[in-house]
Amino acid sequence: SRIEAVMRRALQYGGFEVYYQPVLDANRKLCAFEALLRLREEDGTMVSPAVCIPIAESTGLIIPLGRWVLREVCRQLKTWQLNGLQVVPIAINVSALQIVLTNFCTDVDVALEEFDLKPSFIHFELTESSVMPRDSLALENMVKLATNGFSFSIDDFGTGFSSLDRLHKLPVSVLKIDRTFVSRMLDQNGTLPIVRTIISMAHALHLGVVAEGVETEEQLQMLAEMGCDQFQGFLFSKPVEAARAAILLSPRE
Ligand code: G
Ligand code: G
Ligand code: MN
Ligand code: NA
Repeated sequence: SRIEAVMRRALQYGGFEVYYQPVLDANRKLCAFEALLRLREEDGTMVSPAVCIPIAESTGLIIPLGRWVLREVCRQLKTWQLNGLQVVPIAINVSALQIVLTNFCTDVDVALEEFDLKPSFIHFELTESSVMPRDSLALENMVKLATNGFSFSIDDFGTGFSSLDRLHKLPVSVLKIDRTFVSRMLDQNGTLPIVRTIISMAHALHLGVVAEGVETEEQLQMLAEMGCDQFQGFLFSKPVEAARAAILLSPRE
């Protein structure tokens, strides 16, 4: 396809960018960023990852692209550190195809070592569907990385097929409530009971909870009342380029 050709060129000559969306706590203090891929075409138009990630997955490009994102995030963290900024952890989306690679852990180690970073600065986001298959290498890789200090979130929680037994066995520390639940939370006969249930289940399992797609003060207030730990969404900021994200970081004491 045309997009595939654009992506191959972008991997070789540049064109991919990482945008950063802030994750805040109930006091609106910055806790983390989520790294979100963008593809800039030669005429300047931006291609959404909703378009390019599925193509990258079906063509195998997700493997080199995933490595590129990992390295780019590490490079950015190091640059911010060298500029005297106090960095926050960055959450990286990982495809189902990446987490089952035998050398995924090695790729991660290589990126961290190149920029001399600690594993606590990197979180990985996986969807339910990518970690639920049994006997997969996913669990093995996750356990190895978690032992080394990396942490994992389940992205879009509630939209896949969760086995609670499986969830309980995975080294996951955070559930991210899918934004479709947040957006319909305050509607008549809306998704409020679902959101409330996810938050209380997460806490019962000693997991943190992040609400995605928070767009209004009313949603924020209700989520905070229900005990949701962290928040992400257009109410605070859309995903922004690195230079704008840096403005949100404090100088290191
Ligand atoms: O930023 P946007 O809403 O367009 O992102 C759409 C989806 O693409 C996100 O939900 C996210 O899961 C996925 N995505 C964004 N960046 C990456 C990435 O670097 N790797 C993978 N595998 N998926 C990503
Ligand atoms: O799949 P994942 O949840 O990782 O993707 C996050 C995507 O959701 C990003 O592409 C981002 O642009 C989008 N997004 C982030 N915050 C909001 C929001 O408050 N409202 C809506 N509609 N989309 C959002
Ligand atoms: Mn995500
Ligand atoms: Na999500």
